[in-house]
Amino acid sequence: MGKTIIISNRLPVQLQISNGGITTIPSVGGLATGMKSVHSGGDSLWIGWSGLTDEEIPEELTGDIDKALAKHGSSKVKLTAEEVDGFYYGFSNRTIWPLFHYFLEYSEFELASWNTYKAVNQKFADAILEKADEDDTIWIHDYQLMLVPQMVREKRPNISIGFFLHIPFPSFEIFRTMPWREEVLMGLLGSDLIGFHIYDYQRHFLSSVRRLLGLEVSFNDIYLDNRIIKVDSFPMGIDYKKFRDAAEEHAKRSSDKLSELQKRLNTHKKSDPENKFLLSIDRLDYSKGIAKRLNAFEYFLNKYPQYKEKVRLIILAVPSRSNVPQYQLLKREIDELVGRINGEFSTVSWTPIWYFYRSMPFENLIDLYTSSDIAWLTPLRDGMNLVAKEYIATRIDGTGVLILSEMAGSANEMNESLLINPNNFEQIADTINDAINMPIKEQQTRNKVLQKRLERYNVGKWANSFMNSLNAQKDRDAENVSRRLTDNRLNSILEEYSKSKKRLLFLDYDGTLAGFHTDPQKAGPDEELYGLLDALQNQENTTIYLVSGRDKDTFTKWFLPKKYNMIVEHGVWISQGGEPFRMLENVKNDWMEKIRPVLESFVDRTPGSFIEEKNFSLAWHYRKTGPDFGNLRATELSEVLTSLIGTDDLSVLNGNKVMEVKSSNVNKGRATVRILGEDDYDFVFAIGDDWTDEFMFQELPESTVTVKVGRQKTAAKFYVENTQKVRELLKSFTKA
Ligand code: GDG
Repeated sequence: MGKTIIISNRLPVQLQISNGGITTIPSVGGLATGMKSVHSGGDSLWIGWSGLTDEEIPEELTGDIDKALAKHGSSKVKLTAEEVDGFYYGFSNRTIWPLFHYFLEYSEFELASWNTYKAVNQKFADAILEKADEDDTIWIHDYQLMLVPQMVREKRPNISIGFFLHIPFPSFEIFRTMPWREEVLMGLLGSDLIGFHIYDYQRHFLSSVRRLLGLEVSFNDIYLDNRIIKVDSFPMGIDYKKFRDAAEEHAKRSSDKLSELQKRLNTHKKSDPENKFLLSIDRLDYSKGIAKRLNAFEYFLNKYPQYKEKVRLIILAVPSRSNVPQYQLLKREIDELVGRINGEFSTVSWTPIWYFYRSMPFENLIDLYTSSDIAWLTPLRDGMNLVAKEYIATRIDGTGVLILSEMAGSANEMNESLLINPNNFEQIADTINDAINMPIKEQQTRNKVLQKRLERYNVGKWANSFMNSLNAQKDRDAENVSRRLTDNRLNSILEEYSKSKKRLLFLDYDGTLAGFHTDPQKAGPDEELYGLLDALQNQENTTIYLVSGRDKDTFTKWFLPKKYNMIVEHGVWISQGGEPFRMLENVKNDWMEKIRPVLESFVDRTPGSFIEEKNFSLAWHYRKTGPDFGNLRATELSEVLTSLIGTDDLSVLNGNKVMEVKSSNVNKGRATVRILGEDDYDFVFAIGDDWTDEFMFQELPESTVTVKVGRQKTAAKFYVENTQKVRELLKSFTKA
């Protein structure tokens, strides 16, 4: 087992240079604590930027800095001020951050900062490559480093790479506006596992992958060349115990040990037991909805004037990215709003808003959490929002109400809180009123459920479940590799082939011998394919069968003159040695009248789809329909058809972008087994790409050489990657 390498923009320690010496302070952030279980001992390394630019690090201290960082299992990536400017303040925080938080109007698309982003991502990748061994596991974090997975993969094709995005992944409609969208997706797809906080971000990402890159996606697997990339959601938790313990310690403190802040909070509380504190804590960021929250507070005071002089809003806004103009503007806007509202409502004994623009020590954070009756968090968009979870963790007596924006990822797991839409002031005002009046018992009931959940799925669990999933992916890869038709395996098959006296080959057509075409009628065979099939057909002691779901007229036109044996419509018709088609199975088609109108109604409602009418089956094709919409409609159609056909002898086949209704007693497995029984074959081979071919793989005898095209789940013994590889394989048969 190799080591684990963690990579994030910032390291888990902060560097300070003073009086020519270096001090390192461990970061308090959630990520650093969450990764403790992963980043421990000598078998893990954390790579990131130290927070100081090259210009800020005196040459003579570089060695000492490296040593100081090494003590924390860390190693730095060197960045110049210009690089930090283009990569961090530029592309990361002026393009990706606003875009991924749906602030399209704030997103700047600057070629120069994109180029710096690429160059700096390469620096991070190089730093990894320098330290990584083949059996290491690499975990890359967040939006600043989205190109790193592919950059590492290029040089180390077999290394295990995971990526976690801490911010939302936006809907395709937003993401598509970015000029470098394909590069960003391809960058991420260098990973083996891509993690998001919640299912919605995962869904958006998969939709962009399908629509922008046209890749095949099955459930949460993406198929790219020879690899399967897994996409999943892992909602990040907090260090529950740390917050819980801190709150318990806090409760035990004697009055002389209280912080100044706590004393002030207590004084205010004592003056009237009905006084309430509303708390909000965020980085000063437009995505957190601070300005809107202030406006909503004003709305609340006007709607419920009885709370004037009773309710106080405490806002802790932590300075963030103050080099970016949008953040400077926001700071000004908030300053003004706080000033105006306080000016308007204050009395001699009451200021409605206490506003702190700074970062506070952890102890003060706990003072605020434990003293506030209500936590009020209204992000307009937030990947997760850990503050909501921390507040609940510190409520040791179970009291306290959390009002949380439904736009925060954490809202998914915190249904017992009061969820609000941050844009709905009416709802917010009423909810604050409800929160103030919520009976203690109800508060405790709600919080108990939340606390249990937060304790169980804490940040350590989060990190471990991501790592476990990444390791499982490695195992799955190994299993897949074990089915790959390698040269060695091919050679032993060829040996068997050449020794055999009577061979039988079943070849699926679409997706196997030929690639897919948006118009199935145009996907005719090419000269190379005819040549290949002729060569097989002319080989001594060799019988080939084309086995397809297609209709007999098309195959008559394409292949009858060639006298190939053919089984079409999944086994309804057969043609041998150039004879016209005859029925292999006795099937009825009187059901078609009933099913056709259903399919027609789907065609009407699904642009780009159409019906293919065969003699004994009806197929609804949706290859030209947008992939998400097409799949949605296919699921809907499958449900409708399943309920309609009930116990009839019909079945619905879900092929590759096609859904086919046909008689149940017809399938490729049954047809091929019948053919097999007609003679004494000592080498049997079957190849196909979709699940209609699985009938052959399952029903033909164990000794059959079965090959799947593509890496999807299969009953076949081997797989090859694509139609090109199929042709190479068949060519090698002709030479055996
Ligand atoms: C990003 C995503 C996602 C805040 N003020 C002080 C302080 N904090 C601590 C809190 C909390 C953390 O900072 C803030 O975390 P959030 O999750 O709320 O927000 P972001 O910083 O925007 O984080 C977010 C997160 O990544 C994790 O994936 O949840 O959606 O935007 O832990 O306690 N800590 C101290 N003093 C402060 O003044 N000591």
